[in-house]
Amino acid sequence: MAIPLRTSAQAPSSQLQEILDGTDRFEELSDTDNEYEDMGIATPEEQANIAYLDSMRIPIRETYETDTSKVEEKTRQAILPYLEENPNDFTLNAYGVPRLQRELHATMLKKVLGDYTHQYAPMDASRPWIVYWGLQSMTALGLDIYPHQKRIAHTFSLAQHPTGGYGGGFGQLPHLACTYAALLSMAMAGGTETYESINRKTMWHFIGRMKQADGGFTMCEGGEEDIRGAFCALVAISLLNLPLDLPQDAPARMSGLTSFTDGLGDWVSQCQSWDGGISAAPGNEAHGAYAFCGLGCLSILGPPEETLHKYLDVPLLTHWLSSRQCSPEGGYNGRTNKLVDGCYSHWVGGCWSLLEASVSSTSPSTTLWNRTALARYILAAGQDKKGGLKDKPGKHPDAYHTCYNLAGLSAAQYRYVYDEDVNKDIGSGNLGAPYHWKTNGGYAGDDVVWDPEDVIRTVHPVFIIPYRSVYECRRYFESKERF
Ligand code: FPP
Ligand code: K
Ligand code: ZN
Repeated sequence: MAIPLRTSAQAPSSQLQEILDGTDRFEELSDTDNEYEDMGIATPEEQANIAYLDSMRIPIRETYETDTSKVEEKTRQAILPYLEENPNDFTLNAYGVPRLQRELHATMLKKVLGDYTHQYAPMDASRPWIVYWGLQSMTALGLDIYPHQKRIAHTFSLAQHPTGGYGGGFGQLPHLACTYAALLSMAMAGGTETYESINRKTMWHFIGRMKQADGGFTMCEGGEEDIRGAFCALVAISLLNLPLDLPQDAPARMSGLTSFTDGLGDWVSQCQSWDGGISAAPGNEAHGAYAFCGLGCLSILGPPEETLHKYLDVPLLTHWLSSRQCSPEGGYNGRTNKLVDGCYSHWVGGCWSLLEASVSSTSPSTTLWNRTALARYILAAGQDKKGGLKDKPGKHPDAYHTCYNLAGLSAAQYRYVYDEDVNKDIGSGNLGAPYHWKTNGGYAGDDVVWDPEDVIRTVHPVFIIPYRSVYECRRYFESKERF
């Protein structure tokens, strides 16, 4: 087989570009050449990387230049060295791909959960998110979050609003995004004291005020109605095992609605766009973050094999999701004609776990997406030299991108399956579908590029916290009376 001649293992190569441009000229080498370094020939690991990039060759390249095509090209040029070489000097695994840099990320996460300077004041309303991203990243890496348990319960007891739900901190108005991040953080922390700090009755009233006559939910009182609201509301109702009937004071009752789920599936259905993706609200542009919210919402509403097909055009959605995976980068973008970004490893990559569960014909040995390409992007281009994960090379790492790159890595590495036989003791009541997920081993295609040491922890594919946190939380609140 012809192998591209390399001048040195470290020198940037223009050959890759030739491969991608379709102008590659391979030098013929005899099969007996095996002194890789001395001969200036790619090592077996490098050959594997080149073969991979060759397989990600862009089939059709538009020659007409636009601002979009220029910034795409610039991005590609910035990312390619990270896929082809090792500019960060990370230790490499057996496949020539950077190892998961566990210690570096652990050090970065300590800072995420530490104190903040005044420069972070604009993030004040996002405090529950920072806590969630930090804790979830830690559990993904197998780090112990127990030492933070008491502090988590205390932080959120202050952020809980007297009229129900959570704001960013003490005195802030309640918001469904803050509520979502706060509840997931508290579920991870676990413990009776944490659970008991949650006022389920005022929460029920708060979410009742968010329910709209058309079936959807607003994010806060007088705020925007979008698919994040639909997802966050269902996460809260389901995890806390709240009654499904709307409180008497819920404004949507005046329009004849009686349940949180009234009109919801149809509202999500309207968010599917003409091109198959899912948008924030009916008529908007599809985006990966909203695709996950839509699929997450439907996967709480019922078993994905029922709800996804009932409310979505699944083949069209599959086409749209597939189109989000970028070549040759391997990572995902969030919408058509936009750039690859590590956070979409989860927002789009995580959709596959829910979608594959809805397609019963998917045999255990097949997968709908290129898991390996995503893992390569995360490990090679998503990890920062100083710890933490990021959008792409040239960007700074942060808690958000660390959390969602790691969640995406988990989606790539495991087969998540929906199985009614899981947890027969819970989830038979309201919105109980998401309590029947399990992991059917790791992805074991012959194209894997991770060593066992690079494998991240499993994550519940709907809630994006550990399984145990999800199941213990629901089990606790199933033992409660109505309130
Ligand atoms: C576009 O940003 C991003 C959005 C329109 C959606 C962002 C929403 C989320 C990330 C998550 C919401 C989920 C919950 C559960 C609240 P951009 O234009 O900067 O990025 P792009 O160019 O990649 O589209
Ligand atoms: K982005
Ligand atoms: Zn991002």
